[in-house]
Amino acid sequence: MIIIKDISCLVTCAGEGKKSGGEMNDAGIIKNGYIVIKNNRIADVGMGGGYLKWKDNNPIVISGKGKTVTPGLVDPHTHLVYGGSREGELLLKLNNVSYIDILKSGGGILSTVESTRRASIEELVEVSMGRLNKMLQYGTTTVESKSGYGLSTEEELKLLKVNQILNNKSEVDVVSTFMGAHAVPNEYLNNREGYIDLIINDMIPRVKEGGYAEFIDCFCEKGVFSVEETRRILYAGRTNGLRLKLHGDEVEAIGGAELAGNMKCISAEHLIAASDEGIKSLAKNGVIAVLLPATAFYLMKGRYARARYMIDNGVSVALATDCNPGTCPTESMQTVMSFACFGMGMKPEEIINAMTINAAAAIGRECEIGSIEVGKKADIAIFNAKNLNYLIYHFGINAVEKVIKNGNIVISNV
Ligand code: IZC
Ligand code: ZN
Repeated sequence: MIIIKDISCLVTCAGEGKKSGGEMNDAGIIKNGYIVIKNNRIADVGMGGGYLKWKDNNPIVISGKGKTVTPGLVDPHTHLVYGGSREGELLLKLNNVSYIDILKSGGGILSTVESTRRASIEELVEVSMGRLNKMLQYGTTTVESKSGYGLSTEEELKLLKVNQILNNKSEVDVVSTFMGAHAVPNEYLNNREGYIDLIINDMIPRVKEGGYAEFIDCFCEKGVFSVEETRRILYAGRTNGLRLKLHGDEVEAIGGAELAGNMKCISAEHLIAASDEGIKSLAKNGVIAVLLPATAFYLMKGRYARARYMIDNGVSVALATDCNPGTCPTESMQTVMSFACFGMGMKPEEIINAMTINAAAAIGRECEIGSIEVGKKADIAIFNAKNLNYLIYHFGINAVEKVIKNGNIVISNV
C-alpha cells in the first residue's frame, strides 16, 4: 500500500469523463489532500487525515507537503517510432522554406521515411524506448504512437509491431494508431491513387487481421491528402473496426475540422487554421480537439490553434506533444504546458484537464486513467510545485519529483 498524504495541491480531474467548454476550468483540486493506493489502483482519495482508517503493516508513506499531485500525464498524439533526425532542416526553416515545401522536395516526412526504413525493429525499439523513458521522467504515463514513416505495407506493419513491443517492455502504456496516410511515398509520387488503393485494400485489412492498431489517422492537408481522400481512407478504417482520428488544418484551413465533425471522429488534431464552422462542428459532434502548441511554436508562424474560441464554443480540448523528428522534437508535456498557457492563453486548470482526462478520452481510455478517482489505475505524477499555478508559472525545468505507474514508484528524483 502507498499513502500520499498532506498534499498541498491534489489535482484530481475527477468528474464524468471528458470535460467540455467551461467544465474544463474545474480540475477538482483538493487542498491538503491524500491518496491511498492498493493493488495498483486508487483505493481512496480525500482531505486531511482520512487515510488513517487504512491499516497496513508496512505502507510506503510519501509526503505531499509543498507538492502538486496530478494524474499521470497522457500524451495522445505522438510520432514516437522513427529512425534518424532532421536537424538539417533547421537552417532551411530559418531561411523561411515552408514545412510543405521541404516535404515536396523529398525532405521532411520523406527523409524520416528513408532513415526509418533502414532501421531494424531492434534499433527502432531501442531509440523509441529512450524517448519513452524521457517521457516518463517528465511525468507521462500513457502515450499514443502513430505509424507513418514506413509507407509500404511491410514497413508500416514493422512500426506497429514496434508499438506492441514497446507497450510490453516499457512502464509507459503505448496505444497504437495506424497512419499509413502520413504522406505519399516517393515510389507513388506519380500514382497517388495507387497509394491510396494500397492503404485501403492492403494495409488496412492487414492491420485489422493482426490487431495492430486501435485507431486510424490521416494527414488531411493541402499538398498531402485532400478532404475527399481522407474521407475514403478513414471510411475504410472504420469499416475495418478502427476508430477515427484526423490531422487537420495544421497549415491551411481546407475543411479538416468539418470532416472530423461530419465523420464523428474521436479526435481532430492540430487545428491551427481551423475555421469557425469547423470548430462548431467539433463541439456539436463531441469530437475532441487535440492541440499541439509546441508544434505551433516550432513552426515559427506566430500562430496557435484558437483554444479560447474552442473552449468558449463548448469543445473538449486535449493537449499533446506531437513528439516527432520534424516539427516537434520534444518528449516533454511540461513544455506543452508552457505553450498552452503562454501561446494559447489556456488557464492552468484547463491545461491539466487537457493533458489528463481529456487526453485519455482522445485515446478511449477515460474509464481507466486520466483522473485520480477510486477504482482507477494508480498512474500519478508528483511535482515539486506548491500549487498548480506555480507548476505552469515556473517554466523550462523538469518539476517532476516522483512518478507512480500502475501503483509502483518508477521515477524518484529525490
Ligand atoms: O515528421 O513532419 N505534421 N506530421 C504531420 C508531422 C508533422 C511529422 C513530421
Ligand atoms: Zn502529428
